[in-house]
Amino acid sequence: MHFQTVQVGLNNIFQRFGSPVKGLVMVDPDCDQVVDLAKLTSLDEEHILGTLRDRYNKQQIYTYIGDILISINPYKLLPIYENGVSDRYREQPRTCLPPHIFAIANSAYCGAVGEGSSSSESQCVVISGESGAGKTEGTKLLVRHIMEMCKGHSQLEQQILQVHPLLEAFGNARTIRNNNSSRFGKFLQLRFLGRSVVGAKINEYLLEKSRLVHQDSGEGNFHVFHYMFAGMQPNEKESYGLIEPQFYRYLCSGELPEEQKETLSESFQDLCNAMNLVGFQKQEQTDLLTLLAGILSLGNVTFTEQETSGVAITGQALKWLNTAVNQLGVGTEQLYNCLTSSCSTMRGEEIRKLYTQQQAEDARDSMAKAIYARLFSWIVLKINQLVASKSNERLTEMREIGILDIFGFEKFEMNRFEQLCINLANEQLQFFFNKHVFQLEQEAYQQDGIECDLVSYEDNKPLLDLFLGKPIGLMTLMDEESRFPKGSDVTFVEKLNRNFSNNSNYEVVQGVKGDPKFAVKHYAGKVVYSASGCLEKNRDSLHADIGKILTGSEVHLLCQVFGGKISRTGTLHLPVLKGSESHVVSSKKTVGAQFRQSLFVLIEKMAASRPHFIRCLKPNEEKTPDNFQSELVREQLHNNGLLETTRIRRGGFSWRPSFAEFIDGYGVVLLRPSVARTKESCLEVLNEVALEGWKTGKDRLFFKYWHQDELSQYVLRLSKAAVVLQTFVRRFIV
Ligand code: AD9
Ligand code: MG
Repeated sequence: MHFQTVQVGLNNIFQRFGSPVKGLVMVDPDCDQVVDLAKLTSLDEEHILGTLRDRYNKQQIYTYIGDILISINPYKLLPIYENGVSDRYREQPRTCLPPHIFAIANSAYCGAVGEGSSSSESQCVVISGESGAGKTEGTKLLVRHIMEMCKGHSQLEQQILQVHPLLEAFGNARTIRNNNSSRFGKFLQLRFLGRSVVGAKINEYLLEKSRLVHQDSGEGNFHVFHYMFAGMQPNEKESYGLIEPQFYRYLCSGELPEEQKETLSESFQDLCNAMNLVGFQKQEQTDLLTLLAGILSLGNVTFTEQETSGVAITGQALKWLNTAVNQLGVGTEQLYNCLTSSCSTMRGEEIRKLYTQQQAEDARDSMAKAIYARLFSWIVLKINQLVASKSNERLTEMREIGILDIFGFEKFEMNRFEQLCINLANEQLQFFFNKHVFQLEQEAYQQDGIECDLVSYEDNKPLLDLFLGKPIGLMTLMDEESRFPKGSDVTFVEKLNRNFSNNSNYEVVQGVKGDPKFAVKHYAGKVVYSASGCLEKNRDSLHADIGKILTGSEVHLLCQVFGGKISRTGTLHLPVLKGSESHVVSSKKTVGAQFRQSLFVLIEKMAASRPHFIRCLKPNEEKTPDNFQSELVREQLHNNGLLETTRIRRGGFSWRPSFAEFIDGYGVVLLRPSVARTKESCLEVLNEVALEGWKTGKDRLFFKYWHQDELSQYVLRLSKAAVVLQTFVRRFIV
């Protein structure tokens, strides 16, 4: 080979890889354990289930289906996450190590920074599964490994790692299905310039704020309240005006067992550390805790019905009102008035309408929920400011890894508005998965005339149409009914029954009087929904009087988070507090409409990046280790379409770069100064690498999922050989 050609080829390789890779690839003793369901000889549900069970029993919770990772919750700490393991996944090719979530993190990171494969592109990791299946733990492991890959030891990396304890304290709670259940959805975007992380951004979705004022039996309020009581010193509690937890109506779980208190107390310290590390100021932290105490005191304000009309706040309740007044920094009279009556102006005249007991309780609860929700949004906003990328001028060069961890599919005894929204989000994610894994792939075969057995799959599009159809979809009908002055939960369900009684995914349910119900046959099973409270939650309105007094609060933080405008209708619709670049939501939009819009933006964003899928499975409902319940897992395999996924990964071509994309990534193999981005050059590269089993289409190549790994390994070997060659050239020729 001509000397100059060698030199140019080497330069190409060094440009791409920076400093030479150290050390040789070790052959891993576990190599024979690399398990991929797509390589099973027999592809029936029983076989797949049996393989997963055998692996789980040997503590092997991860298994591949091609490039998709299945993860089974072990409900115990396994010795597979230490730094040493992380290092191995960083240094060795995926095909030579047992399946692991770190391998997915590697693959997303390398794709985003353009290492070992084609040019860099934004990535997203979609983690799905039922509540308690391990999505949030998986997200944390992904982020941890990605930060390890950056290895910059920067302050930003530390801040990003602390985001989780902070968000979990305010957004997670104990539910029947999961002791640390995410009661909000999040899309965490990590931004990279070259190999370094330069910023992050979080989008949050639909915090379940109703939990603040009501928890079903066996469930808890947001963790932060329990942390406070367990972690604060007596004098601290006193300074915040807190007494024992069992005296607060919003904390029905009351006194906690001693052993739990210890862990909660540590969690409180972790939260305080996280706030410090992320960069929350001392005053902000104090304000935050004061307001949380204020919310609890407000919850203890109860009402006595008056003989004539209206309600009064008297005795002990009045004492709680005064405590709340101090903690929330508002006027006593104003708070009293806005909890017991509403005020509107008609032709310049002020009209005060006294509340019934129910109305007064609703006003109190909606005030508490509004404060908490605003504080949560502020925390996210604040984190986003503190971890934002500073180098905005190089925006176009930045690549992102988005990690989606939303609330899993939920089916409780009582399912309400929240479950409806959560399950709609899961339905959309399933659709996204189907589209990528089945639809787009099979369309590409047909367009390019590639012969491949088509795989049928459960298409959940009709379900999405039931929810999102226009003009008649479940969500639109809910909005329509929410706007009607006379609309009620009963008339809403009547409307649904009228419109969908013939829809095969909808079921009319005979509810008891005053508790209208309906059922939806989701991809993950049938769920009966209670419509009670649906319209109210969808409207999410807060009376103007309440908004006004909160805006005027003496607690700086409270005043700051309620900087909204009061509308002329007398009702304050709070504009969503989001990061500067997020969409501005019109003040008239319902919660359902906002949620739909944010899901739409999210899916668009994910569609514009390269997706990686992690499917989490729950081995049992008891949250116990070493307990694999085959029927429960079978049901999840079935609902997620994992059998069909295995079929398509085995027979299909999941990686389909255009000729140009392929040359951009792997043209370097030809060791030439320039390589034309044509089909002929592609064939030359493939000939050089001696890859087998791929196909050529009209303007793209069709590869099996493992081909990309093989190519990356070839390029890595080449880069190592290049190091040796260059040393030789320097020493003996130049
Ligand atoms: V929900 O939709 O937010 O209700 P997730 O997020 O799917 O749910 P989560 O990650 O919170 O579930 O996992 C539930 C619990 O399972 C955790 O609190 C851990 O106790 C346990 N878990 C999950 N994954 C692991 C793991 N890889 N190793 C050990 C795990 N324990
Ligand atoms: Mg979670």
